[in-house]
Amino acid sequence: MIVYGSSISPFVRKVLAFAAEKGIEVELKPSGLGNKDPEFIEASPFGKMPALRDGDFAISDSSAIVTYMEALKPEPNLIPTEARARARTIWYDEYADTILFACGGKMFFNRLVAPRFLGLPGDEAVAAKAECEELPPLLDYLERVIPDSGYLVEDRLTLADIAVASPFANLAHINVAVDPARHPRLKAYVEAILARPSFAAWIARETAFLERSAA
Ligand SMILES: N[C@@H](CCC(=O)N[C@@H](CS)C(=O)NCC(=O)O)C(=O)O
Repeated sequence: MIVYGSSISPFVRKVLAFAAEKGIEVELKPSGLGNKDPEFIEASPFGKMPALRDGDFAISDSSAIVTYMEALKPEPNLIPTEARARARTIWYDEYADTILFACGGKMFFNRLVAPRFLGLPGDEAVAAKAECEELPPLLDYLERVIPDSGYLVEDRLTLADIAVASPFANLAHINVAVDPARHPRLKAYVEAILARPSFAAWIARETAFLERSAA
């Protein structure tokens, strides 16, 4: 299977970590912003990463891709089948992909993507407002809902944890840390999920790439 994109995108990293946890082998085909490669555009009509190709089947959107992977290879189960647990898992995936990304993306785009990769000035006022005003209540929510088990749903790893933890790697890349005084439970949770080999290998590569691009 081919995954198009860069693991620096939280959506692509989510798909890569999900595949690794499932034991599904994927090849990452770099496809950056503005990529017009017809193969990529066929898989992702609006040019967004990630996209997936599996033989003659192509699909985009991280949630669609992990749904496909889960159906192809049901074990280990990462999208629960019990009604409430499944709904909760999809809620956390949605929270990460829309609510958390809408906020984190403002920081990551304006502080890193725009100045370093697009040659554009980032809007620091937008990034600072996101960090100081929008982010804390989103993290307060996670601090309240993370169970003692350290997993959001069914006290075991699911898509919920993979989706929610992924954007925190982006925050770490721009040195936005979880405050251990205000969010101790969240800090331990994020560290544990991102330390899993399914994430750690990709994050190490991203860090090396970002260090080279800053030089
Ligand atoms: N809902 C989509 C979001 C994908 C997305 O917005 N990806 C961004 C990178 S983080 C992208 O490709 N942006 C380029 C663009 O919008 O042209 C998913 O879950 O895959």
